[in-house]
Amino acid sequence: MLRVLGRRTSVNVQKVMWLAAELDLEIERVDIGGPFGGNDDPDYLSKNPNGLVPTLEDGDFILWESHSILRYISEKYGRSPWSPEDETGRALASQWMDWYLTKLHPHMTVIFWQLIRTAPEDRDVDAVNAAVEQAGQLWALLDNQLDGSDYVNGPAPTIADIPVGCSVSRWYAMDVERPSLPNLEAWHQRLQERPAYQDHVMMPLT
Ligand SMILES: N[C@@H](CCC(=O)N[C@@H](CS)C(=O)NCC(=O)O)C(=O)O
Repeated sequence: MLRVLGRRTSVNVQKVMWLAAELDLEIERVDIGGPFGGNDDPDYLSKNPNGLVPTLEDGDFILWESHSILRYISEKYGRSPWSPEDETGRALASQWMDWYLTKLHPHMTVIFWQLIRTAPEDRDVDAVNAAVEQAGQLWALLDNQLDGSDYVNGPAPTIADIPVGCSVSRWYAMDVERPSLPNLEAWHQRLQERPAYQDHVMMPLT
């Protein structure tokens, strides 16, 4: 059975659990990181030297980095539509996953840490405003991609939807000034109707 080491409130753990649920995979999750700790223990560090979550165990095979885990699960256990069938579909999925990580995630991290993990009196308001502005422009780029398309890469969801799909839940849950982006909002609404997304992504931010 697959085992995921990592607390359910971690956005990176959520990516893996959401995909596993969409694929009906049997998977065990162990609470590690955040208030549970354990990620600095030698045993954990021998599996993931970064001391971060998630870590995937598939028998003796160990893998970290949430997007690598998504690609691995989708290649080994995935099926259409979540796992794109041809190389162009897989390449486009990778493109949006890497785009999220390199472009949007840094701004979303600033907003999340400042608004959710920092006391109001200690917040860097300028940093929040700058990150919200940048994130808004990048969400607009995705809104454009979603014009006429139900999901990121076409009419059905693929792993391309997972990282941005986890992040968009936070974008709409945080108290920020967002541009009106109808395609993004409709896609977010579509995701919220999926039981796997409800179970593994939609939860209070801590
Ligand atoms: N690039 C890594 C980032 C992993 C990461 O930053 N995980 C955070 C949680 S989202 C973490 O482990 N924080 C420490 C903790 O939870 O104790 C990935 O995508 O898996």
